[in-house]
Amino acid sequence: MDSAFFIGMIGFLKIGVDKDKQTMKRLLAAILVAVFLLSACSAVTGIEISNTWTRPALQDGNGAVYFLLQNHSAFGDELTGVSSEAAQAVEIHESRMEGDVMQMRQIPSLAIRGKESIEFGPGGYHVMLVGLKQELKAGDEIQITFISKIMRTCG
Ligand SMILES: [Cu+2]
Repeated sequence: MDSAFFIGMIGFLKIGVDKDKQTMKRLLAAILVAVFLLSACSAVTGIEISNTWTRPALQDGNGAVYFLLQNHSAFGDELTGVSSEAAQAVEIHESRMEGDVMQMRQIPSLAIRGKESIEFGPGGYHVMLVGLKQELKAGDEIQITFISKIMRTCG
């Protein structure tokens, strides 16, 4: 099964209602971090994805997925890709202010230092779902595969 080669971590995202702002619905974390290559590879990434959420979105629209990425290992790694059946394309994005305007751009990868925690959130890094194949409603779940450099090279 070569497909396992590309599976680093899988997050199952579940939409719930934000407790703080009742007006905003979010995808709440119902996270399963699965490491599939333990038997084939002694290198464990130690990377955990938690607190995942996104907003409801329409089919053919775009969605941004937010989460906390934690590297529990002392070794550096790199997030090199993301994929999902839920969208035509899935990209790693970075938002930043350009003057008064918030701009976002795709980045090819994101380096992760040992023991580093990186918050993916509004106004910062996020995973972009481009061209949703399905509507995202409260209670829906989508699956996203995160690909890391260590996972890729030890397969
Ligand atoms: Cu974006």
